[in-house]
Amino acid sequence: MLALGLCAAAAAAQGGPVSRNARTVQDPSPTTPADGRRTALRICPLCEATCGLTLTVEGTRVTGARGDRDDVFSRGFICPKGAAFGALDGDPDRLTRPLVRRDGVLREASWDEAFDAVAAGIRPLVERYGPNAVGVVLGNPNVHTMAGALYPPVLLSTLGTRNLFTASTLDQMPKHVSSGLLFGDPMAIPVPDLDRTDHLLLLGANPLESNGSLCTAPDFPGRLKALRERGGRLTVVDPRRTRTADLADRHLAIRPGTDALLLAALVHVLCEEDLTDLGRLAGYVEGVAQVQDAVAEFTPEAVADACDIEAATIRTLARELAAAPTAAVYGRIGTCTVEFGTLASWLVDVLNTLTGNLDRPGGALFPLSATDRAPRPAAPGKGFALGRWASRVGGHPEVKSELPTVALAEEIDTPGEGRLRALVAIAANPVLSAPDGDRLDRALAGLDFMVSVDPYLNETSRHAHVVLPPPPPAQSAHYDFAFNALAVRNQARYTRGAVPLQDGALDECEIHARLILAVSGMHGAPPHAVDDMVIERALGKAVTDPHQAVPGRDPKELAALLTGETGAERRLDLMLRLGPYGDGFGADPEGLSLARLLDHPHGIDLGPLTSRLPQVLRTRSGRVELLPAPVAADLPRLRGALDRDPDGLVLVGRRHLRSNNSWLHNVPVLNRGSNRCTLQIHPEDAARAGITDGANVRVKGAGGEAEAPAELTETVRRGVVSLPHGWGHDRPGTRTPVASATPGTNSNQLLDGTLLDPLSGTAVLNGVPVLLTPSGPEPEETL
Ligand SMILES: Nc1nc2c(c(=O)[nH]1)N[C@H]1C(S)=C(S)[C@@H](COP(=O)(O)OP(=O)(O)OC[C@H]3O[C@@H](n4cnc5c(=O)[nH]c(N)nc54)[C@H](O)[C@@H]3O)O[C@H]1N2
Ligand SMILES: Nc1nc2c(c(=O)[nH]1)N[C@H]1C(S)=C(S)[C@@H](COP(=O)(O)OP(=O)(O)OC[C@H]3O[C@@H](n4cnc5c(=O)[nH]c(N)nc54)[C@H](O)[C@@H]3O)O[C@H]1N2
Ligand code: SF4
Ligand SMILES: [Mo]
Repeated sequence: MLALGLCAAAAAAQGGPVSRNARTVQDPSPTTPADGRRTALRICPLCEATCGLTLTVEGTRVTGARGDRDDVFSRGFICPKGAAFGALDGDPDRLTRPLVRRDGVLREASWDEAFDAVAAGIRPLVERYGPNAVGVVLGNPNVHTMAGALYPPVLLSTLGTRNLFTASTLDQMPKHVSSGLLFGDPMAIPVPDLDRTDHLLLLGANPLESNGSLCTAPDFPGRLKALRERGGRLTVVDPRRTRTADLADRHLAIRPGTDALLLAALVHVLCEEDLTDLGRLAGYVEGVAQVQDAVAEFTPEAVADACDIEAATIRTLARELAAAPTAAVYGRIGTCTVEFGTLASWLVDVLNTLTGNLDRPGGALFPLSATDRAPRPAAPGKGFALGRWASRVGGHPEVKSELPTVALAEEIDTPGEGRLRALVAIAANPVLSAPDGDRLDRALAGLDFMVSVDPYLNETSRHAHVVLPPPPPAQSAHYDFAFNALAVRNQARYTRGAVPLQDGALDECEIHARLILAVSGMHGAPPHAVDDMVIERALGKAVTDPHQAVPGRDPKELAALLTGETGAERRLDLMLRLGPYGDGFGADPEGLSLARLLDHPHGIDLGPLTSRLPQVLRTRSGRVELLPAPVAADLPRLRGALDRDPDGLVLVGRRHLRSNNSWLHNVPVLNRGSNRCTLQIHPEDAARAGITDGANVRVKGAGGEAEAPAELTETVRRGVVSLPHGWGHDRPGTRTPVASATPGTNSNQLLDGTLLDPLSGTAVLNGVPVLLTPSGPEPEETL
C-alpha cells in the first residue's frame, strides 16, 4: 500500500505547500524570427503510430503541425489528425479549471478545492465499505500520456481495489491472454516485421484508417505499399473492402466473427499437408502434436460455409503462408472484439510458430524497448494465471487483474454487499465506448462519488463530482512507454512540452500524483512524494537483482544521480538507465539515459527487431506452450460454430482516419465530410429491407435501438452492416457543442453487454445480430 510505503520524509511534509513541478520547454530547433513564431517538437499522442511532429508555435498557441523529417522513426510522416494537432490543442471547449459539484451543479474550483473534494468524497467510502467500494476505469488515452503510464499502477496499489475496468476489455485483452498463455507474459506481444516480411496475412485491421495497432509503425500505409513493391504479398481478411483491402493482392470478405475458424483451418492444412517447419523454434516449443489433434475437425471444407470462404482458397492461403521465405500473420480489432477473440489471437501466433516465423526477422518479433526490463537469462517462469478472483455480480473471472468493462454497470447498480459506490475514471468515456451506455449512464448517476480526469465534460465525465482536466498535449511532455514496446523498430524518443504550462493548469502527472495522495490518506503531501516512493522502491529492488547493472550499490546514491526536472522525468531516467540499452548508472557510459535522449531531440534509433527467444519466455515449462489448457477447453465452443446456419444481418464497426474513438468529434476540422456516423449497408440487403441511400434506418439490437442514415455501398459484404463507434453526443449536460451539433448515434447501445469472449472478458463488438427497419428520410439536423 502506498499509504504505508510512503517514506517518513513525505509524511513529515504532509500538509506542507504543494509545489507545482517546474518545467522547462524543450525547443531543440528554435526559430524565433521577428513575427514571434517558433517551432517545437512533440510526439503525436493521437494514435499508436507515435509520429514526431514539428509544431509551429505563436505565443502559446500551436498554429501548425507538420511531420518531423528528422524523426528517427516517423521520418516526416503525418496524417490529418496530426495535422489538426493545433486545432485540438486549442479547442476552446477544453476545460481549463477543475470542476467540483456543489448542490448538484458542476462549478469551476481551484485545484486545492478539487483535491479536497476528492479526499472528502473517497476516503470515507473506503473506510466504511472497504477498498473494493472504489472502482477505477482507465480509458484509452492513458497509453498516450506519460501520466497514464506512470501513475495508475500506483493508484491501484494504493487503493487496493479489485474493481479495475479498462479499455483493454473493449480491445486487445484477447491478445494479452493468448500471449500470457503461450509465452507466460501477457505483455510479450509479437509484432509483424512490416519492413522485412515477404508475406503479410492481415485480419480484422484497417491501418489505412487506424494507422495501426499493436504494431506501432508510422506510415503504416507506406510500409504496406513498400511490401508490395519489393514483391511481397498482402492478404487482407475483412468483411468490408477497406482502403487497406484495396492495397492487397487478395481480399477475403469473411463473415464476421469467424476468423478463428479460418485460422484453425489454416493450421489444419499446414499439419495435414506437412507444411509446418518450426526451424530454430523447434527446441523452444511444446504441444505441436496436440495442436494438430485439436484442429483436426477444422478442415477447410468444414469451415468454408461458416466463414463464407471457399475451401480451395483456404488451402491456397495456407500453402502460400508456408512457402513464403518469411511471413507474418497479424490480427487486430476484428479478431479481438469478437466471440472467439482469444482463440483467434492464439491461432495467429500458432500460425506464426508453425511456419517458423515467430521470432525471426521478416516474421513476428518481440520488440525490446528502452524502458523494458533488462534481458535476463532464459528460465522457467510463473506462467500466466486467469481467474484469480471473480466479479461480484456476474462472476466474471479476473484477467490481468481486470474485470470486464461490460460488467461495470452491474457492479454499480446491483445492490448488495460489495457494491461499487465510487469511481475514479481516467481518460475514459465508457458511456459511449462500451456496450449499453444507457444502463451505465444511469448507474453512474447513482454513484456516491465519482472523479474524472478528463479534458472534456462529456457523456461520462458529466456524472463526476469532481473533474480534473489535464492541460492540452502541447503543454505536456511525452514518451511512449507502451507503444515503443510494440513498435516495428526499437527506438526511443522524448519530447518535453512545446508550450509552457499555462497559468492555472496542472501537469497531468501532477494531477495523478495528487489524486493518489488524496485517495490514500496522504492528502496534501507534495506530489513528488509519489515519485520518490516509486524510485526508492525500484532502486531498492534493482540493487539486489544480480541481472541488473547495479548490484550492491546504494539506492540513495543512485537516486541522487537521477536527472530530470519533474518526478516523471526522473522516473523515465531511472527506467532508461536500468533498461536494456541503459547506462546502468555508469556501468556503460555509452548507454541511454534521459540526458542522452534530451541530446537527441529527434530520437535515438536502436535498430531493427531481433530474435529474443527463449529469453522472453516466462511459462512454467520455459517453452512456448502451444496448446494451453484454457484454450483447449474453449475449443468445443468453436466447434459449435461450425454448424451454425448464418442468417440475418450482423453489425461490425469501422474507423475513420479523422476520428479517434469518442473524443475528437468536437474539433471542427476533424468532424466533417466523410467522417460521419452512417449505417453502411450492401445495396442488395438495402433493397431487400426497402432502404434507400440517405434514408434514416432504425437499427435494433439486444441492448436497444439506434437510428442512422443509410449509406449504400458495396464495400460491406452482404449480410453485414457497419456503424462507427464513439458517436451519440446528444446527452444533456455535456460541454462539447461541436460534437453535439452532429451527434450521430451510439452504436454500442445496440449491444446489451452480455456477449463477451469468455477467456478474456472482452466485449463482442463485431458480428452482433441486428434488425433494420426504414424510418423515413434523414432529418435535417443530422445531415
Ligand atoms: N462498437 C465499438 N466500440 C468500441 C470500439 C470498437 O471498435 N467498436 N473500440 C474500442 C476500443 S479499441 C477502445 S480503445 C475504446 C476506447 O474507449 P475509451 O477508453 O473510453 O476512450 P475514448 O472514447 O477515446 O475516450 C477517451 C477519453 O479520454 C479523454 N482524454 C483525451 N485526451 C486525454 C488526456 O490527455 N488525458 C486524459 N486524462 N484524458 C484524455 C477524452 O476526453 C475522453 O473522455 O473504445 C472501444 N469501443
Ligand atoms: N482514425 C482512427 N485511428 C484509430 C482509432 C480511431 O478510432 N480512429 N482508434 C485507435 C484504437 S483505440 C485502436 S484499438 C486501433 C484499432 O486499429 P484497427 O484494428 O486497425 O481497427 P479498425 O480500423 O477498427 O479495423 C478493424 C477492421 O476489422 C473489420 N472487422 C470487423 N469484424 C471483423 C471480423 O469478424 N473479422 C475480420 N477479419 N474483420 C472484422 C472491420 O471491418 C474493420 O475494418 O485504432 C487506433 N487508431
Ligand atoms: S498517424 Fe497517428 S501519430 Fe501519426 S500524425 Fe496521425 S494521429 Fe498522429
Ligand atoms: Mo483501442
